[in-house]
Formats: sequence, structure tokens, C-alpha cells
Amino acid sequence: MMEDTMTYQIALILTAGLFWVAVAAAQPAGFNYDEAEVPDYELPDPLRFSDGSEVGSSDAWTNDRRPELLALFESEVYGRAPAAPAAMRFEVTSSEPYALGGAATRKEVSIYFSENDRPRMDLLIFVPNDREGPAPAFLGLSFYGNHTVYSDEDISISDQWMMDNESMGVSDHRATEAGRGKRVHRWPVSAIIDRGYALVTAYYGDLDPDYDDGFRNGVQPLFYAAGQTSPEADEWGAIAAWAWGLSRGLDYLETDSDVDAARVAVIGHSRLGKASLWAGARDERFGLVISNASGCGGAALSRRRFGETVGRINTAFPHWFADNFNNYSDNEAELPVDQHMLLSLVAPRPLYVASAAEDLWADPRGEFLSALNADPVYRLLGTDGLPATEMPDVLRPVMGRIGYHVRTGEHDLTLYDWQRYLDFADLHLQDP
Ligand code: GTR
Repeated sequence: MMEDTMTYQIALILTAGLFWVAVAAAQPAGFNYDEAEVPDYELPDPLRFSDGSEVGSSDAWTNDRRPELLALFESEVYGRAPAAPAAMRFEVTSSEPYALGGAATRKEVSIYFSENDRPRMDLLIFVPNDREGPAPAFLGLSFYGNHTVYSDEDISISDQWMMDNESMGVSDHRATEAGRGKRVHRWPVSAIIDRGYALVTAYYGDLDPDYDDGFRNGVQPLFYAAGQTSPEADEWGAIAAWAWGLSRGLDYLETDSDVDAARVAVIGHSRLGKASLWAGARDERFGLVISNASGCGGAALSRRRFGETVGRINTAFPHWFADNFNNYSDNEAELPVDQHMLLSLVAPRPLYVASAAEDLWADPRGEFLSALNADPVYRLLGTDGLPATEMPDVLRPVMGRIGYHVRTGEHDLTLYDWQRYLDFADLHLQDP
């Protein structure tokens, strides 16, 4: 009997071990997925100025340290971006008051950035009909466009460049009818509406197509100085353009009386989680900021050598960051910042960071540690920060002014994640 139990336990341990070997094998090869192999590293202190002096008060943080860090992330990581163009204008192009069987009003709104038709950002908006006053909202970009978010056949299909993907109905870099509703699992519209929130989305390629096009398309050329043909080394790459677009979405929402622009949560998954964090860090109008599996260049610490690295991300995606970020490829210790400082820039506003246990490429522990190392800034500003000192087990969310969970499964944005974000929004965005 004893022996049987022992055999059983050994079998369990072996199975678990084999499972994690398989999980690691499913990640890009040649990178570290072994906790024991993470070299020592030292994080820069958000509560010390670049000259080494201490940030002793919330005023010193807000007036001096926060701007110092923001400028460093601009020049060294994502690149500087301009203000909204003077020519920006909005046009409501459709409105359906009986969407979702009458539960929501569905609208489409185009944001024009100049007198020209393109570039242009097309918003898809669902607002709950059962509400008192303007609704709080979630705002996020999608990978394959508005028509993938919900299956209604009158949602417009983007005609912009798109990453080829047969299962999303994209061929020859164009979306087709076949993609309608193909991403509903990432956008649980009814669940969001039922909880009293609006949902606002747009296609990220409206801002900047996700390939290395030499910045000829997208929004950057609108702002080139005479003779300029690509961004300077400290100017915006694609992530900053996506983040900029999120702020333009919020500009529109400030004019829409169905939505409470002071209660907008900005959300994004993966590369779009990097964009939602950068949008939330720069633009203090966002009332809540959510990073879903944003990984390297998002919530995960760059100095912690686990999963994706700065060198690899700069090589695989040369158009994502400011050119200056290349200076830190395989040279992370020289970065004047690390990603816990990006999270700190959101303080004291509510921030949620989420990981998935099998998503080793994004370094779940590195994402948790980043949130933990942002906590002192939240506390200096008089909030409760992250109510955890150790990484919680899977499916054990923790929620203070900073929230964190790691769920089971792979790199994705799931209903479980959304339910936690809705719980977190209930804590912080209701009855302001
Ligand atoms: C990967 C990239 C990640 C993450 C992901 C995604 O290839 O290495 O940093 O952004 O793409 O956006 O799905």
C-alpha cells in the first residue's frame, strides 16, 4: 500500500516534470526557461533620481521623478510621439440601438487625423443600454480588426494591410468575410455589457501596420519634418504609434456622452499589452491600465534573463521600439530604466498585470516581480499597492491598487482574464 502511494507520487512528479519539459519545448529555442539559470541582476530604484538622490515625497515623485522616467522611456525605449493633430476629426458612421438582442447600442466611429481619408482609426463601440448615466469602458486594440470581435454582419471590415492568417480569414494581407467573429473568445462582449461596461476597440494596423515598412505607412509620416523620411532614433516606433492611437480613442470618448471618459480602462494582449501599458503610462487620463501577457518590452523585467530578450525582440521586430532601444540588445544592464518603472508610471492609478503559467516566453515571474517592484511607488503615493510579497499560485488573483494573476494555460486573452479585469474594474471604477 505504502509502496503503491510512493509509486503513484513518483509517477505524478515525473508527469509534472515531463509536462514542463514539453511546455519549455513549445517556446522559441535557444533562450532560458530554467529558473535556476537566471543570472543575478540588479534593478534600478524607481525611488532614486538618475543622480542617485532619494525621491523622498509623493510631490518629488509626481513633479520630478515621474517626468524624468517618462523622458527616459521615451528616448531609450518606445520613442517620443506627438500630440493629437490639430486636424483631427470624428465621424459617427453607423449606430444600431438594438445590438446584442437589445442589450447594447453598437456604433462605429472614424477618427481622421488629417484632411485625407487615411490614415484613419475606425472604432467599434458597444454601450450597455441598461445603465444610469455614462458607462465606464474598456478600450483596446485588436490584431485582426473590428469584424473579428463580434459576428454581426454589418460591422465594417478593414481594408488595411493585415498579417496573413488563414484561420482569421486574412489572405494577401487583406481581411475577408471569413474572419467575421473569429476572435470572439478574446472579446466577450456580452459578459462585458452585462456587467455594465462599454467596450471600444479598433484595429491596430489602422495606426501602424505591423511589419518593417520603413515607417512609410501608418501615422508617423503625418508628422515628419520637411525632408524627413523615417523617425529619429528617439522617435516613435510601432508600439508608441499603437499607444498614441489608444489616446486618440480616448480623445473621441471625451466627446461621447454615452461613455464616462474618466473611467476608461485601457487593455491589451501581448504586443498590444505593451502598447496599453505605454498608453496608460503616458496618458494619465486613463483611469485603469491592464496588461495581459505583455512580456518583454511590456510588464516583464528586461534584466531578468528568462524567455524573450531585448536583443531578440529588437531583431525579430525592428519596427516596434525607438532605434535607441537597439543600444540595449544583450546589454540590458546599461538600460537607465527597467519595466517595473514603466508600471510605476501608472501610479497611483489602478494597474492589473496578468500572466499565463505556460507562457514562459513572456516570463510570468518576471511580470509578477515587475509589479512587486512598482509597489513602493504606489505606497509612497498613499495607496495599498500590490497585496502580495510572493508570486501567488495559479488562479489565485490578488487585488489591491495593483492586481495580479497567473492563470493556467497558454499565451492568450481568455474569459477568465476578463472576469478578473471586470472584478478589478468593479473595485476601482464604480461609484467614483
Ligand atoms: C511574439 C513576441 C512577443 C509578443 C507576441 C505577440 O512573437 O516575441 O513579445 O509580443 O509576439 O504579440 O503575440
